[in-house]
Amino acid sequence: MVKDIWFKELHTEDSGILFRGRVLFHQKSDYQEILVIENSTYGRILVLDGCVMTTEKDEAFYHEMLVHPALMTHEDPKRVLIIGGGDGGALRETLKHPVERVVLVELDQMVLDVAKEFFSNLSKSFEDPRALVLAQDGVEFVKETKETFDIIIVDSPDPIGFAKELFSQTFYKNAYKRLDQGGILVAQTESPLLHMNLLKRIKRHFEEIFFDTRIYLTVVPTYPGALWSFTMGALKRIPEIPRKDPPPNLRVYSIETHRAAFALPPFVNDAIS
Ligand code: SPD
Repeated sequence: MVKDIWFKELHTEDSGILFRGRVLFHQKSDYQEILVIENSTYGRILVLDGCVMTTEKDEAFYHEMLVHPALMTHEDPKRVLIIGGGDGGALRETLKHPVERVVLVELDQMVLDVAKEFFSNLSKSFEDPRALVLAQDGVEFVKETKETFDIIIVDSPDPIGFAKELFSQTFYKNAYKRLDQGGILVAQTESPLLHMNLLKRIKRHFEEIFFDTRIYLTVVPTYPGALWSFTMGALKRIPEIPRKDPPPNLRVYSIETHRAAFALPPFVNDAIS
């Protein structure tokens, strides 16, 4: 008989989140510990090195709001680079737009395999003819590639261990060099509630590189602090609201939620200005 476990992620020294569930997969890859749990409230949960990366129940809050603001802001995005995002959620959302080519660079082949086996709703776009999925180091990829992109999406884990590099000024500068005219880079930048200093540092770094920088927020119920930030840097001015229609049948993103996401609460605005 398969027994349920209690999985606990500490968000601070004395707070966190708890799920009871059946373990579907648990293995160490060359890079990290990968765990998949089945929970009756949140569905399947992907955990990397003890941190919840995504759950079937709330993944749309994160993936839609990571991807669509940038794709909607750019006038005509055709080529997109995704760094990280090995579960496939960001790729799936990107391919809802009329793009021509999306390169996804995920460090860990085992994350791609686990996504295929346990998260088919996220990874279903791996086989799309417009997608190229590579198991490679994204930090090295942006340094070495000769290819340029309209949009770069950084769908990283938390800034711990090997992923720290994906939050560095050197990485953002190298990524910036891979952007075409009018290009946009968007990165997940953790919770303003718990990681304000990180967010402030990233905003400063973006402002040193990009013509325009904006922070926007969404809610991801299973992430530390629940309130989640993204930082967008663009080679030209970022308009208040996009001038085109979003893809149909989205669960979270709309022109209204786009506008709302960029309206920052005073505690964030005060801290970052
Ligand atoms: N604390 C969790 C932060 C995870 C951000 N990236 C998630 C990747 C999902 N595609």
